[in-house]
Order: sequence, then structure tokens, then C-alpha cells
Amino acid sequence: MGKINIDALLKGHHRPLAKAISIVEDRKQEHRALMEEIYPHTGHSHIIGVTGSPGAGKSSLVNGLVQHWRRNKKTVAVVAVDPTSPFSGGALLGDRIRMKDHEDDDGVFIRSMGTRGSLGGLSEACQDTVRLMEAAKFDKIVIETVGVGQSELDIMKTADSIALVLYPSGGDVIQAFKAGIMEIADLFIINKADLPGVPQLKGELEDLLHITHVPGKWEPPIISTVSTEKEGLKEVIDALAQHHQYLISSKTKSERRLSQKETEVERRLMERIKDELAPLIQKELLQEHGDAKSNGQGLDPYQLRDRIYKQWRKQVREEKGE
Ligand SMILES: Nc1nc2c(ncn2[C@@H]2O[C@H](COP(=O)(O)OP(=O)(O)O)[C@@H](O)[C@H]2O)c(=O)[nH]1
Ligand SMILES: [Mg+2]
Repeated sequence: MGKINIDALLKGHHRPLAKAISIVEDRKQEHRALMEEIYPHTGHSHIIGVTGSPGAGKSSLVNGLVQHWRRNKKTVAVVAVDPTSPFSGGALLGDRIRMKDHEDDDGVFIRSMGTRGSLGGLSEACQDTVRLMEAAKFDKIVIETVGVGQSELDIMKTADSIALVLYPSGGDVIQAFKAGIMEIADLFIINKADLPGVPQLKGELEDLLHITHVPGKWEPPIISTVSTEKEGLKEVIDALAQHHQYLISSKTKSERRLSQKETEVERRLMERIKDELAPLIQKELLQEHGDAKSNGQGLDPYQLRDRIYKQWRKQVREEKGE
């Protein structure tokens, strides 16, 4: 690992943490060893996912939440997975000022993750980044993402508490519902409550929540905020704390983390198998393509699948020397 000072990272120092995140993002060779080393130190933070369409006011909200937590001496790390995020490089002037609010504060660490490469790779990098932040002992870790697509949903599912930020504009709720975010949100925030249309949006939400609610389970609150005026933020902080308490007392937190781990292991395993199979599949398909040219349709997809599968198994057996 050479250059990364793990002890300093575990104490929450920013420099080694930033370096470690770069290693994760670039998928450098040290990545695996690094993750192994920090893993035993993870699991203690409250991970909060903040999602919602671009312009809903997620970053403004997060900015306000960070200030609140800091006043209560909580340390906070933010990872913004949003190309339009104020925390990203190409930010607008006003956004830079917001980020500056926390610049000299050691208890706040902010990192943006660009859509370098595929979104799939991004969700993995994000997951590992959150782990590094946990190892660095931040009390609160916020993941901000625009809520679209499977990868974003995967990212959100790594959070303990998920907040969906909406604003009175129409259409948003149905979109969130379709994207499957409604079902996983633990908290609904109607931001821009200074604009007209709040009661309608709230009514719409309540109707949908009525359908999705499971008796005996956590009932997601709906909170109105004006992030730019810091209105309603205390209520959001309290609701998040309550949800965290609920997760711990109902043992849901450990259950959720275990199921997240299961999903992650499954995904990583499938990727590995896919990588291993890729050359064989390509070779077989190429051959099949040639065969099909000379004698019509060739094998049907099931037969071809079985042939490739058998060959792969044979290959594995040979490797094991059976
Ligand atoms: N009127 C109003 N504007 C807001 C509010 N919260 C955020 N905004 C504005 O909405 C725009 C987008 O906010 P931003 O936090 O960057 O949204 P994000 O894309 O969801 O992160 C900015 O111009 C904010 O100043 C609010 O509560 N009321
Ligand atoms: Mg943003």
C-alpha cells in the first residue's frame, strides 16, 4: 500500500482518505488490499442516501443538514454522485460558495464522484468510498444522487436511511414511483415549500404511501422544507435520527447491511464468472457463426448455452486436475 497511512485514515484525517478514494476510483492494484484492511473498521456510521431529480434542492438540503450536524458536534462525510452537483469540479459560482461553508472544517469531508467510465463501475466505487468514510469514523455519511437508473438504485440501497427530495412541480412523484424509489424511501422531503402546490404534492404522496405501507413497519414521514432558507431542516435531522433509532432497535440495520452484503457479493461473483466466461463465449459464438454460415440456422440458443456451459465445467475440472 506504500503511501497510504492507514492509521491516519482510521483517525479521520482527510489526506489519506482522499488518497484512498482515488485508489478506489482508479481501481488501482492496491484497491483490494486497502479494502481488506479497512473492512474490520466499518459498520458504525449512519449512512444516509439523498435522492431526487436534478434541481430538487438536494445539495442545498445536504448543505443545511451538514451545518446542523456540525453544530451538534457530529462529523459528516458527503459523497455526491451527481454530474450536476455543486460539489463537483465544474460547479457554478454560487455552489462553490456553499461548499466553502465547510472548507476549513476538519469534521466535514466532501467528495464528488464523476461518471468516469460506466455507472456500474461508479456504484462499486461509491460503495467502497462509503466504506472508507466509515473506517475514517464519520458519524454521518451522506450519499447524494440523482435518482435514475438501476445503478443509482443500487447506490441508494447501500444507505441505512433513504430520503427522497421532491418539489412542487408535478410528475416527479409518478417518476419516483416508476423508478422504484417510492418503495425504498424512508423519508419524503417536499423541498421548495415556498413555491405553490405543496398541499397537492403532499396529498399525492399520502395516497401513494397508503398503498405501499406495510403495517407494523416504519411509516415514512413527509417533511416540508425550504432548504435555501434553512426551514424544516431540524425536522429532517430529527426524522433521520428517529429512523436510525428504529433501524437499530428493530435490528433492521444489521439485517439491511447483511442483505446489502449478500447483493454485493452476488454481483461481484457474477462479474468474476462473467469475466472468466467471456473468452469462451466469444470463441464459441465465432465458431457457431462460421458453422451457421455453411449449414443454415446452426444450434438453437439453448443447445449452444449448454455446450458452452459444459466446456466451461470441463475447463474448471481440468484446472483442478481432476
Ligand atoms: N425557491 C427555492 N429554491 C430552492 C430551494 N432549495 C434549493 N433551491 C434552488 O434550487 C436550485 C437547485 O438546487 P440544488 O441544491 O443544486 O439542487 P440539486 O440538483 O437537487 O442538488 C438552486 O438554484 C437552489 O438555490 C427551496 O427550498 N426553495
Ligand atoms: Mg446536487
